[in-house]
Amino acid sequence: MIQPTLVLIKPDGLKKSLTGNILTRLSETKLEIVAAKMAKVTKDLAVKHYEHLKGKPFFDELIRYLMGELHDRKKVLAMVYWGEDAIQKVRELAGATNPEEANPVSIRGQYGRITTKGVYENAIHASTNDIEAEREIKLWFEPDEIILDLYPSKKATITSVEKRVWA
Ligand code: IDP
Ligand code: MG
Repeated sequence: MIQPTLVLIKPDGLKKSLTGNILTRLSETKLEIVAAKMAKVTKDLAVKHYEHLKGKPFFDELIRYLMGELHDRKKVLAMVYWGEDAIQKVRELAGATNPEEANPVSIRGQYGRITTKGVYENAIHASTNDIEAEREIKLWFEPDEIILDLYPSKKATITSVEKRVWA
C-alpha cells in the first residue's frame, strides 16, 4: 500500500548531530520525502502529538524532551516520507521504542539511550499506522507545505489572522 508517514528527528538527534546519518539510513527505504521543515515545538503541539500518553509517569518529561528543553535545541526536523509500505519500512529502520530493546543496528538501537529520569531518548519519531499518520501529518503540516495532495483539503479565506511577515 502506498502511504505517507510522519518522521521527526527529535531534539537529541539534532543535538548529537545525527541528522545526516539518520537521513542516510532513511534513504535506504527508497521512499520519497514529500514535506520537510524545521519546526519549533510549542507545548500545545507537543501535548497534542503525544496525547495518547497523557497520564503516563514520564509524560511531563516527554513533553519537555520533544520541546527541546532537555537538549537546548528548541526544534525538530519534521518530514513526511511517502511510498510503498512507508509506515512499516520506517518503523523497522527506527527500531523498538525502548532503545535498550531496539535492534542494535536500528536508528534507536544505535543512537538511543534512557535518561536518568527515565525518558527513552530515541532520536526519531515515526508514525505507527495510517490513522496515526494522518492525524500527525495534519498536526505538523498545512496542505500547502506538502508536495502531494495526501488528504482532502479546501480553500478558506482567512481574515484577521495575525502573522509575522518580512519587515
Ligand atoms: P513510539 O515512539 O515507538 O511510537 P510511543 O509509545 O508512541 O512509542 O511513545 C512515544 C515516545 O514516548 C517514545 O518514542 C519515547 O520517547 C517515549 N516513551 C514511550 N514509552 C516510554 C516509557 O515506558 N518510558 C519512557 N519513555 C517512553
Ligand atoms: Mg508512537
